[in-house]
Amino acid sequence: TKNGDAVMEKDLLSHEDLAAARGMVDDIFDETYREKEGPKPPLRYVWRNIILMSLLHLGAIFGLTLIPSAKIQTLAWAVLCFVVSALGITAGSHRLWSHRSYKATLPLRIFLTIANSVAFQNDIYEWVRDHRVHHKFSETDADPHNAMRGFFFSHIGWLLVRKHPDVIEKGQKLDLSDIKADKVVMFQRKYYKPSVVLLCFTLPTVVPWYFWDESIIISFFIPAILRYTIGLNATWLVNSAAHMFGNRPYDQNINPRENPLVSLGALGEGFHNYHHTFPYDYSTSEFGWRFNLTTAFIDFMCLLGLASDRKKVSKEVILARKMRTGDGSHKSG
Ligand code: ST9
Ligand code: ZN
Ligand code: ZN
Repeated sequence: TKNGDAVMEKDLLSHEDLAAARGMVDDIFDETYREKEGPKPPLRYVWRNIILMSLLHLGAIFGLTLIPSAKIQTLAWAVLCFVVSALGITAGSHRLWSHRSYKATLPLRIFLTIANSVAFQNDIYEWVRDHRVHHKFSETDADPHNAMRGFFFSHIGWLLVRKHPDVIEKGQKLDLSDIKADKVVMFQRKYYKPSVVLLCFTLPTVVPWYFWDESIIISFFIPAILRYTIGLNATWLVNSAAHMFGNRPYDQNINPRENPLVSLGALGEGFHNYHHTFPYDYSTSEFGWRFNLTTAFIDFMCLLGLASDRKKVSKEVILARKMRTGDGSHKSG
């Protein structure tokens, strides 16, 4: 088939077929898992992370106060860095590598890996491992950012304490062979720290300072520190807000919700009730480009021949699912 036609053809496939068509099923919710009985293990704080995250957020607030004195090119550059880094997460570690919801050629994988290091959210391998356990064992002890533990924990708290042992136990049983086989991903893992120093902090700082004589302070605190902090919080809102606030038109038995505001900041990743119901859909929503720059980006990559094989759930399957398990909110929307 031609690139663009893959979407239509997949309409005839069932849920299971679509899931399996990706060659991996470890992001599908496992209903058989039960949390262990008895008291929960005590919290073990990781003070290094608590201190670094506090400093980062203080730096971001300082960056905010510098906005009125920044050159317009610097602000535009910060937005560009934000969008590129966000695509490295949404189109990269999320929709491509975690869920295999489309295929990407080598040049696109290289671009997404570079963009992913700009975002500095752990290397792709680690991100995918944590994300697959998040879907498979959603809202249990084996979910790294278990939203049952509250807004703060699912937002940032989970990065400030040691993981629940069940995350590691269950995570070790995941099939990550597809990720291990991707040489670009494993190259990033090997050189992750230098790639972050260069791409998340140095490059965003040097460009405004070198090309349009921005002050080095503004160059560092806006396109690097503030932009990075906003990217983190936009991502974390998917784990916190989009697991708590919004409708559940596709499955009212799970916590993830439809949250358009989160989608706006996270380039399309806030349609989270849909996404947990149909994790293999490349668009993470039934509404195409609406609040969904990532889908527009993937479609554009297909047009250029750099991506293909987009997995899309048919309207019929979506409607049947809404009728069967939805909360009825789609009728009013
Ligand atoms: C960050 C990530 O922010 C954000 C991810 C968010 C996910 C979002 C999902 C929503 C989807 C939509 C995307 C929207 C995007 C929007 C973009 C808009 C801009 N399985 O981890 P360690 C084993 S990162 C199997 O140290 P501790 C493994 O052997 C921010 N095994 O555990 C491992 O060793 P290795 C920047 C696992 O000691 C070993 O355990 N980064 C698993 O409990 C030790 O692992 C940071 O701040 C597993 N799942 O420490 C760093 N996990 O890796 C934060 C572990 O060698 N992280 N193992 O194989 C840390 O410092 C630590 O992980 C810790 C836990 C302190 C949190
Ligand atoms: Zn996901
Ligand atoms: Zn989720």
